[in-house]
Amino acid sequence: MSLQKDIHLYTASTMNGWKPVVFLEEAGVEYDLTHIDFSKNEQKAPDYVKLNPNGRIPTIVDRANNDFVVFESGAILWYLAEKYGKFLPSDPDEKSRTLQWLMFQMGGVGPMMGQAMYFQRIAAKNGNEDPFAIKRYVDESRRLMEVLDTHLEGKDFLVNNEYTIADMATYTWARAYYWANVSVDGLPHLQAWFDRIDDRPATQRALEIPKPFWAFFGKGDVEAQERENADRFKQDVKK
Ligand SMILES: N[C@@H](CCC(=O)N[C@@H](CS)C(=O)NCC(=O)O)C(=O)O
Repeated sequence: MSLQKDIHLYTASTMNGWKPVVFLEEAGVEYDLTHIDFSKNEQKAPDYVKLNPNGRIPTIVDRANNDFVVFESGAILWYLAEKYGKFLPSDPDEKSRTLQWLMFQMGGVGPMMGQAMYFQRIAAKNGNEDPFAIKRYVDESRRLMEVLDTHLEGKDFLVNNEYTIADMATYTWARAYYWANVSVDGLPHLQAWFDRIDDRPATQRALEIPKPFWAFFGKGDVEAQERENADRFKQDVKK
């Protein structure tokens, strides 16, 4: 009997990296984990790029399905939801609504907040400050937070009052509003949704896997973690 688990997850402690961890912890699925170390550029190593042609995390390999590889965090959540029959409604309309909010995160919340974070926490910290880009991405991120807040009024979760992969994907990004310097003031429905997901034991476990990075949430030694993070991507920032 093999000791290997079905799912082998390659990830790191980032907003995209936590998405499959949140799913697997919530679903109670055991998995093997490889921590991809950005400081060693392991996400660009030839063997890893064979799995993830984008050279980024996360990636999963499903050993129970002929080593089927899935990259792109939204596709990974979708695959896991179908495989384990969890966190994706079976009703076609509710399923479509879930995928709509998942795409909203993949195409909007993630890229906008990611760039807001990049220009402030990496580019600016490595001597390349671009106020126009920062304003553009912070304003657009705030607008998206307002869309979420309006949608969440009177609801516990994004779709059908049921915790789904759309919540998992959106939470890991939106909850890191501190790191993007995006205000969530005056957005009570969004904040209540954060509290609801913060309180889930699986969320708390997931945010420490592979290791915690509390600075994303404004906790701990933010300055030291910010420096560590900025240094990892120093070579990418051209003056
Ligand atoms: N669209 C991809 C984005 C993946 C992505 O950007 N991952 C980041 C961490 S959140 C990464 O691997 N960064 C390392 C690098 O840029 O070299 C997904 O959702 O999986």
